Amino acid sequence: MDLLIGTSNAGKLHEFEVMLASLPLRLLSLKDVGLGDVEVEENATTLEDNARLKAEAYAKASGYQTLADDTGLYVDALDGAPGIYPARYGGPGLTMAQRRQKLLGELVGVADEQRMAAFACVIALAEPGKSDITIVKGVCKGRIAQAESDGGRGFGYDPVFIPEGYTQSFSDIGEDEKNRISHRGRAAALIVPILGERI
Ligand code: ITT
Repeated sequence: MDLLIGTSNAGKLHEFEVMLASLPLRLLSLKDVGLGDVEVEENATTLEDNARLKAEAYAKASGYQTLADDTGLYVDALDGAPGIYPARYGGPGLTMAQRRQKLLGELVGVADEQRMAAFACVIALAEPGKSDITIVKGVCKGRIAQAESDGGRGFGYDPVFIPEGYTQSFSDIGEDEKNRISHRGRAAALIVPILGERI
């Protein structure tokens, strides 16, 4: 069975390739189906609706069953910011490194116990021409580090997010461990059996 991974984020695409490797699927990227330059406008107010928007739009444009995710990052001390749009945090035109620095800058002087945060990932699975969309969600609690780690692995906010029960960031604990406990890993664990039944 073919499955399009509807994301323009290379880090997410790689994680899905690893997480879905146990299934006999042919995974396609947006580039593979000629949609590499197509960004779906995310204008909804929930992760669920944004994930649905992406999965539906890419399924319609490609004709393939499509999986998409929307990810939020919520920091307690910042009243839940960055929230459902972490890719826009700090304003337009910033690099991810600048967005991470902005986040650390907002938390200067905040003690470890007050730096609680959580990642949430909603995965939507859409079939072209069908209106019912499968939605699953995974959450990973943790805290924002005092400084960026230089583990060099992962992507996005990984160098500044320390999952609960760990002393190192997602960048440092390594890909396999991240996938086992992360928001996306938990959501993927729910979608794998659903996909398995469709094969
Ligand atoms: P697509 O919409 O094309 O999938 P995106 O990067 O815009 O790609 P989101 O809208 O879900 O994805 O934005 C999520 C933001 O959070 C973005 O800046 C990511 O880099 C970051 N992010 C998502 N998952 C993450 C993870 O597992 N670890 C660290 N940062 C992550």
